[in-house]
Amino acid sequence: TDTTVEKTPVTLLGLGAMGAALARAWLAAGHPLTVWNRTPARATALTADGARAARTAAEAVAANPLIVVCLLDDASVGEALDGADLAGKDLVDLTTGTPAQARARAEWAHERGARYLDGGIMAIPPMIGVPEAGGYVFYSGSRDLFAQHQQTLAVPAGTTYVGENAGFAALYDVALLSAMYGMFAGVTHAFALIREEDIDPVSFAPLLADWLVAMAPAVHQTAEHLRAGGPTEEDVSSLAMQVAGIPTFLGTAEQQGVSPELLSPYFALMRRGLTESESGGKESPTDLVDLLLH
Ligand code: FVH
Repeated sequence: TDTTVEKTPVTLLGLGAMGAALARAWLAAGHPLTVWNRTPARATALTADGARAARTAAEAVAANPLIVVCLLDDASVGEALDGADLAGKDLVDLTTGTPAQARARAEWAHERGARYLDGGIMAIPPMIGVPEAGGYVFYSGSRDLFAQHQQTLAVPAGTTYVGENAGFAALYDVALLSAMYGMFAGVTHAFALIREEDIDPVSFAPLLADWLVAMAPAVHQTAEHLRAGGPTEEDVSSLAMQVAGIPTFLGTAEQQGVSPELLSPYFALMRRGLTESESGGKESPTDLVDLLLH
């Protein structure tokens, strides 16, 4: 801890798994920290390490200009801050929510005289305060607030500012996590396929992980296609070729006694894409992105 530089005092509301990890990171870096949690007992260990526990959320908000909130959901943020005087405060909301909730919360904060920054945490608690773990937080909303407090916000995890639209941090967060769930779905199906065979899952795992890493650059190709409004180079994996392969995947699932429920929705979209391309529209897997839009 560098004791020669004055560190920005922080108020933190919420000491769940993530809030407690954030608190520990700021304390370790020497930031004066005021904490509040609905269940006060969760603050005990932190006060022993130098945090000051406020009796109410309003008291915690009054203690410092910079207020960080990390609660269960957006409704709990409204409940916790009800009655707190936010005039002149900088409110940073790291609670996970939808983009619309973030924009509404920004409006709500502005009406109360506060600057607002929304955050989407791309990390789990053990990654907080551990720079080499690679965790970071998407931020959107007040550019001035972000510029003023970036150093303090960077203590628990890296910072990535994605614009003044307060909903963007939540949107980036949910977009990345949605892709993660797609990957989890594929991994679940893959392990189910080998589950009843004499195949060691631990030996299979590196093959699967390496394959996913090898396929990851497809993300960039999709992005280039989307920006260009169509394929920019010869497609090596056309939609027609992929649709022709669907019976192989469904047949293998059936032979292995595995439900196709995780793959079927994507196959249905691929088939719809091919049908539309035959009537003169979509032709590349990238075009499936637009098919998803209402
Ligand atoms: N933990 C994780 O892996 C993920 C990583 C990515 C980001 N998420 C989001 O972070 C928010 C907080 O998550 P958390 O892990 O700290 O969650 P919990 O351990 O369940 O703690 C919840 C805290 O919220 C308080 N709380 C709940 N309802 C209310 C309310 N109505 N009024 C005031 N506080 C409330 C709860 O208090 P208590 O139960 O201890 O009294 C905890 O402090 C979340 O948005 C994740 O999606 C974490």
